[in-house]
Amino acid sequence: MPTNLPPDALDKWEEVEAAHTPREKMEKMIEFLKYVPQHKGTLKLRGEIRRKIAVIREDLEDKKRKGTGKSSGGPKLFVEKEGSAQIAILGPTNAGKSSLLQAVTKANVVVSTTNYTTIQPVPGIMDFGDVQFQLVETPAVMEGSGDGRAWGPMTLGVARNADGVLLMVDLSKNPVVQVKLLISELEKSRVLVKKPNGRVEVERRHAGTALRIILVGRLIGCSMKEVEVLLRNYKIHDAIVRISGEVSLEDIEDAIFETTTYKPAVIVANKADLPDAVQNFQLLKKYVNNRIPIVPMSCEKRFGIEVLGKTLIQSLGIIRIYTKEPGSRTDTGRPFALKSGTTIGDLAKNIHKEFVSNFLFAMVWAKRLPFSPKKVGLSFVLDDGDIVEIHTR
Ligand SMILES: Nc1nc2c(ncn2[C@@H]2O[C@H](COP(=O)(O)OP(=O)(O)OP(=O)(O)O)[C@@H](O)[C@H]2O)c(=O)[nH]1
Ligand SMILES: [Mg+2]
Repeated sequence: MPTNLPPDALDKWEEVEAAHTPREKMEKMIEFLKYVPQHKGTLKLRGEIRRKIAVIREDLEDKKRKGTGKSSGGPKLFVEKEGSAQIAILGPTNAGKSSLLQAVTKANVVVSTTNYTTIQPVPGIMDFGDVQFQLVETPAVMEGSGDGRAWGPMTLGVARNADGVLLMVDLSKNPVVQVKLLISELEKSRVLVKKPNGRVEVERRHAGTALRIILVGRLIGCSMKEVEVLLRNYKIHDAIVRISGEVSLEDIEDAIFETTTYKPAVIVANKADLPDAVQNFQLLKKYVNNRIPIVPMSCEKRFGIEVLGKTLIQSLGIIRIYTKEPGSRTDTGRPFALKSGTTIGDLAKNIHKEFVSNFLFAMVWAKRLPFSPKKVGLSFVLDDGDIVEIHTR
């Protein structure tokens, strides 16, 4: 059920919506929290607002530090992104998270039989052909991580900020118990690894125009009128709200606070070299039932790395686009690693903004086209392996 906030909390939320700077937003959120009643129905909301405050605070401190050159020394809530995609490695203690980093990156990690060795996020770059993945090991997930226990907020914060997650389990123990734990702790902090049936996007405008609700899908258990009342209760009068798929009133409220997020996931079934691994792998496969891809691996014996790279590319929907200069015979060699659905316009923006403003047309070489090269415009949708030549004024 929606959280049913009292009117003064809704008024405070209006001030959050209207804030112009991160600092002001943070201060208004702190005030807003004082007006949110402390009961079970608002637990997730309060957790999410607190997380947002922490992220803004860290960001502001980071900016200040850059000015003074001093380091805070405190634990990081998120890791700055590098490479084509950032992937959080989540797993129970001893699953082999550090071992994975040691096997595929140059990061400095401590591998140990001792429990809870890693207590801070550790990033490392995995070079996979043309794509660079930034893997981030996180402190182990345990029962209660999603309720704020131990390093839970840090680990789940990294997961929330990442482009995808690796769920790592140890095949020498019951892997189903481990996967269930990881998914349920993620769910508690509103990070979903199963694609939701619907999507809600709230695009705020401050242009003095009206509220527009675009519905391409179906509302579950509520009417359009109720959706509008809910939005207006939160003082959202000037926005475009896009609803697609199947969506409930609670999903819409989640979208206002950006609480729920979806991350593509890959399960890494590690220690496949150990005696019980084959049997346990079958158990895991049966339980997961093709909902999430599973990669059997042994970080110690270094197998499964190639499959992991390929699976990540697929799950994250990464496509490689090669570019060449007009008149040149070959492409530049290093592709752009972009999200599937990327258009020529997105690619052009990625190269330089002048490529968009001075754009004339593009030529695309691709096996899937009946004739290649094909002359296309900015809205042409690219696919993995396409070669593009952009012509500008
Ligand atoms: N047999 C086998 N042992 C492995 C494999 N990967 C890791 N290990 C062992 O598992 C133990 C734990 O490995 P770590 O990489 O430190 O595990 P972790 O998930 O980083 O653990 P924490 O950071 O302490 O939560 C070490 O003794 C590793 O040598 C594997 O593929 N096969
Ligand atoms: Mg570790």
